Amino acid sequence: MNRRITAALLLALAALCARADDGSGLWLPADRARDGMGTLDIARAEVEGIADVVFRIAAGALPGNAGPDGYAITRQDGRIVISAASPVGALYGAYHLQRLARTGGIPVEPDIRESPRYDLRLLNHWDNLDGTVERGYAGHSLWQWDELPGTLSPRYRMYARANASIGINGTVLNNVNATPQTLRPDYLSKVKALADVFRPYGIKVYLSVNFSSPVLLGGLDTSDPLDDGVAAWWAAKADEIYRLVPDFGGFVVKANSEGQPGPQDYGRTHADGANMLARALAPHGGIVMWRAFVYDPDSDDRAKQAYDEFIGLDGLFDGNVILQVKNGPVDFQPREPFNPLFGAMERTPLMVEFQITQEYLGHSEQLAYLAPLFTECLRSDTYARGRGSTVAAATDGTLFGHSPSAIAGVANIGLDDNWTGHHFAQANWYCFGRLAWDHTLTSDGIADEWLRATFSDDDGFVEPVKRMMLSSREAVVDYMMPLGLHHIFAEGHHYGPEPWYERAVRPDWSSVYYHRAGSAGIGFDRTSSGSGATGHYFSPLREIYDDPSLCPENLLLWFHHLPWDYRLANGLTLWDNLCLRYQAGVEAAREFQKVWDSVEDKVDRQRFLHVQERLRRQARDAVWWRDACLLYFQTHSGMPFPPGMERPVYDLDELKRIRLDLKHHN
Ligand code: GCW
Repeated sequence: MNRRITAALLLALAALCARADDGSGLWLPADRARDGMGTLDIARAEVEGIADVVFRIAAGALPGNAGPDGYAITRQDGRIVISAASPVGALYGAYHLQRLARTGGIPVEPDIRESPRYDLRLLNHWDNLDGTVERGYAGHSLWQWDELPGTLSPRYRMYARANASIGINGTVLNNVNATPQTLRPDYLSKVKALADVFRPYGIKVYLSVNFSSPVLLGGLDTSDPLDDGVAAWWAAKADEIYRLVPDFGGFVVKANSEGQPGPQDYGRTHADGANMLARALAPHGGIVMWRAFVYDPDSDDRAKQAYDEFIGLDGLFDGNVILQVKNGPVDFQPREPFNPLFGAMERTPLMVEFQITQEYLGHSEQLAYLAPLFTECLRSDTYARGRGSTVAAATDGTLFGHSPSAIAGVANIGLDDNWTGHHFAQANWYCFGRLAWDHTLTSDGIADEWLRATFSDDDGFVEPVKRMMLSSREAVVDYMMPLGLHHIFAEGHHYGPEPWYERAVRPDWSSVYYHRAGSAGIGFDRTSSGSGATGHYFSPLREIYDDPSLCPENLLLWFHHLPWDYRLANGLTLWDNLCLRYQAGVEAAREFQKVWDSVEDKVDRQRFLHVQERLRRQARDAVWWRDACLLYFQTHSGMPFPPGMERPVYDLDELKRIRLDLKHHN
């Protein structure tokens, strides 16, 4: 045989053996359900071939207060029994069984009882009608607005299935920077088409709305929430929506924030605005999720503003309004303390908003497993009603009894074949859903099941890769902004470092605003003698945060401005500690490359190479971060690099010239 043909055949054979996998299947087995199936039929299809299952659905099928989404899995007369109060509960039970089958097997005598901690478990898409995605790093928007409602992409049902499999039960389709067009009749018919696909999977649709819609879309001369005509316009709009989508979930609103319109444009409060919309939705059972992400350039400290703006409104919101609060007081940074609004507004339901898309944690270029970040926030003790008043307890209904309880994550999903750009970013979608269902799950446990279902059940693969995942967020913190530093990103894209950035259009968009480095030291003084932000926390946290010797070191420069030669617990100076943390982050990123190479024979070629290439970039960019930050801070500290730190490989001037073109990400 001709040599060339033999070689080609061998190559083809090798390719077959090396099993290509583009990651499009996520953590799920092959789909046996079909378009048009109802919820219970989907549940049956999902367990086909896994076990002999009987479904029992009845109002009283579960003991206690399990709610419509709860389920139990037991065995009777040799058959697995999934009991639930509703078909959606049964579907969740089916996915639980599927998960067991893929991650170690179904126990002989299962005795599983589950019900979610949060009633509403939502994704927020920051997708625009033109197909771009704000802070999206996985290609264009999934929603094909031009083709809807006539053509339904097969990915819509796959998306619904993936979400249902991890317990997500709602999706906000469009960007919180909302265009009024979303509420036009033609777009509403597209929204209806999506809602129809998602419904059998237990997923409700919500929309972000622009507060000025009555003017911009309705032709009214005001959007004042206290104007009767405005209220009537919204009520009619709500009626129109519910005629098309009878189980529509409600609205998300970003008002008077970053240039968005809002009630303050008319001298009204956030409560006036939220309540007016809430009254339009209330007859239909809809809710308003009103975002607390507000800040204006004139304040002395951006971290105080959401609190200052909303704390006085506690108790003034209607019953179907939930305040949607970002996990930290600034903006989804690699590390922030929890937002002090949690626990502080007893008479208002609050929900946490996390960011799954990695705007500030390396986009979809870098591996950063976010379950440690999410759990760190949820398990933070607010001390609102003494010890044990965690952020989770303050938001899941247990501490203050609010209902419904809710949690949201800004989605990292796009049209990329693997949905999330980086294969490991799928784990962040996954862990958000799992934690929204049960915030007591561990980062380790969730990584374990995700790895086994997604890649391989081989312990030789799972153990090292899981360790890499578990340390990845801390590595990112270390090489980007350790010891409580924050928001020292390059202008605009938020991928690389730009600690020297000072000429922003607003001071609170510059980096120097946040790190305040100078010859006297570094850090933001938020103590009682500084901006006073520590006073927003309950005792004993306010005293702990106020005192640099008590403040957790990982938040030190968030709360304190300290001299470069200030000594930390290990006896070394602040400067040396800073240098060594950056160095540790770089080393961790390099270690990830070694870990990944060590499991090469346990992963399909396609995903192996893809992740390998990203890890290389991550290690390189970690060095960029370290050198940029330390060389720049050294111009202020004037101190030498400590012995344990590798010397910079770049020049500061060279790094200052870098201009990333990240447009292709949007
Ligand atoms: O994190 C910032 C982002 C904006 C975003 C805003 C928000 C949707 O940089 O892109 O806008 O937060 O959460 O509203």
